[in-house]
Amino acid sequence: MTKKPSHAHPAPVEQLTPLEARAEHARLHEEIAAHDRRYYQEDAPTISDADYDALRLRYQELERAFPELATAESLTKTVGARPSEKFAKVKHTVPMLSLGNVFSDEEVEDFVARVRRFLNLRDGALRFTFEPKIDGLSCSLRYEKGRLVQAATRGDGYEGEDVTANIRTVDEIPQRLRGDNLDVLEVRGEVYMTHRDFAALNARQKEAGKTLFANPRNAAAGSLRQLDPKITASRPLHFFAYGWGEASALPAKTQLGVLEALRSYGLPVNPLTTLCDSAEEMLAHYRAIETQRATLGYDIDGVVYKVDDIALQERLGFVSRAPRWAVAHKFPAERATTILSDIEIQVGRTGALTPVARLEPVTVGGVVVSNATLHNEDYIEDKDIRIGDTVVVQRAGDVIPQIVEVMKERRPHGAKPYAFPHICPRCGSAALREIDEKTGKTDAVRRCTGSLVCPAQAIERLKHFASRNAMDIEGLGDKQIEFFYDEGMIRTASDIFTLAKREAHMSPRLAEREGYGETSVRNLFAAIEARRKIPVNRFIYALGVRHVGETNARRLARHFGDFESLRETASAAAPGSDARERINSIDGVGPVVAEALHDFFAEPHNEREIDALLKQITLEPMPAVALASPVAGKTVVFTGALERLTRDEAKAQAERFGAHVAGSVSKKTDLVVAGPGAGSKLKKAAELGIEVISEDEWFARTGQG
Ligand code: JCF
Repeated sequence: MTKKPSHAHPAPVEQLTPLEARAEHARLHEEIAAHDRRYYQEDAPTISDADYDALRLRYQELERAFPELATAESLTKTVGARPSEKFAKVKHTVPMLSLGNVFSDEEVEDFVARVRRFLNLRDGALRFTFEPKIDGLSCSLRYEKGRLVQAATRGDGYEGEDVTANIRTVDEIPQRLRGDNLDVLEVRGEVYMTHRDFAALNARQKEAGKTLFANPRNAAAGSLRQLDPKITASRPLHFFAYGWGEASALPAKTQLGVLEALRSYGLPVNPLTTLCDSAEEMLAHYRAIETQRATLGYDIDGVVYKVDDIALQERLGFVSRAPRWAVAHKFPAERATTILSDIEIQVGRTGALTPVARLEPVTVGGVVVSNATLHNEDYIEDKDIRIGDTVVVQRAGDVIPQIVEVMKERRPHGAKPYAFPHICPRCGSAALREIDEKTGKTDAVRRCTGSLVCPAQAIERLKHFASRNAMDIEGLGDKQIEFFYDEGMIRTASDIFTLAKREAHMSPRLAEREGYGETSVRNLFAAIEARRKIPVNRFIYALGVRHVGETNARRLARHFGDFESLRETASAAAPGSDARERINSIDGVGPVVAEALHDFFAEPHNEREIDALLKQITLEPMPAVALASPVAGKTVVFTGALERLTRDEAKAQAERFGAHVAGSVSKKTDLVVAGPGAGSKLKKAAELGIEVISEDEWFARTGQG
């Protein structure tokens, strides 16, 4: 990162006068309370956890130095646990998946065509349900023999929060279903708040001097995730059922048929749900709803189309996390106009220069936006984005704000095309765009070539080295790395492990300096000591070799066993060499990684740094995989569409359990995990008499439920 403000270290609390301390404490109190409200009540935090923790830490320090500030109202005494700890977790027996999004007529037509192609249905009848997409929060209601026994939020789709007590206060949701009842029926739908109830709630909030909710969805989420069900009961929530999860049987063979059955059991189903026979009809309904949007009485953010025939849904299955048989057709994202005040270039760990637009703050869809991604040089040039321009920014869902349009007619006189720097703004080295030797294509990314001298790259590499999934050095976060780097105390990874020794001879000592106390220094040194022994896979990942993420680091550790063999082979892995071939042939590790490894280990500076590091630390073998795993040592092939896992996840998971994952079925294969649509591999497995199991059986066998 470049151009970060030099870090304003606040004065140590000990140096403050009581009056200053009281003023700062009061200011922090307001600030933290506001963040807590946004976090707990509005489900809309506006700062990172790390920044929040820093505020809290300072607040506590003030109270420690000035005990008279720690009154009964202190936030150190009044705030509850974070929501993730508030509610019990619920595992969804059938995952609550999300929907793929489309935004244009063409994409809707593509969706229909894709479904037809997949089903090999050239022009036979194919029906879709149409329904408005409610902008609320998804919930799963579990009924056993017709009784509501559990309600859970969607969470990450696999695990949500138990909100049973709160759901029981929602009048529209029956405690008991009408009719003859299934053993198990999980009803899925959307909890939402109407415009009228939202306005009334906010009026009450205002009256009581409480913060207002930004929109009905936040209000619904905040109300459902109240620890006290009495509060939820006082907040009018509504529900529309749109689907099902686990079910001991289904009451109909079509999507609409099941929804009608749910309605007959007493569950609310959106009355605008209907059937369509073609993309044309779907689009006509979409347009009709778009014009009704403001008068519906509740927020919708698009519509949903689903293949009506459930047998066809099953044949279509899932791609990664979304059904192939359904899609959300979203309304265009919210947009706003503002001025682009500057373009800042950030420099990453591998030298990539990333442009970021600084914007005059503007509210888009209820959120203040002051930055937007500009992706890369070509993006700026293609859109001809210039400093001073008036731009249209868009925010869709949780994605980073984008610049969708430049209003050229409002361009200030004399605004020049943006000249993307050809030298690194941090170290002055040349910044180049690589050309792919094979394709002749120029890389979209311009990179600083001064990897060994560039402070920005050095700092980002150190941050990566110390980070959670790498060396995991607690108390050596981004801010601390920047501090130690700027002070010249840590310039390379090995410096981290010599810091304590060097610090002993420093004047002033660290504990005497701003922002550091004796305890924090002691804790930091202890955390560093604790990592002098580290599993080899973590170390490989921590080195930050391009294209070597955690999974590749594990593969390399497993293949080579110890670090020295990896190092020897990689150093010798010049193009065309046997060593290069050996790395290439490691399952899952390709030529791109092999090249990156060679480039890294052939660099003398890296060699020296690794030597220095290995003098300080001891590498341990990669932690053994789950003991007694029934798939340990087996060769597994995944095929067909997996519903609960992406291919990469399946692979990583299998490897965690000690299995080896292969891409094709052979005599060496022990087990095939097959999802819907599996073809030739399944056939081959049958021919060879290899065991085939489903994805669910895979979960059961690996002890994951
Ligand atoms: O209304 C909704 N927000 C909604 C969400 C409607 C649906 O029919 C959905 C959904 C999320 C997932 N269907 C799925 C499968």
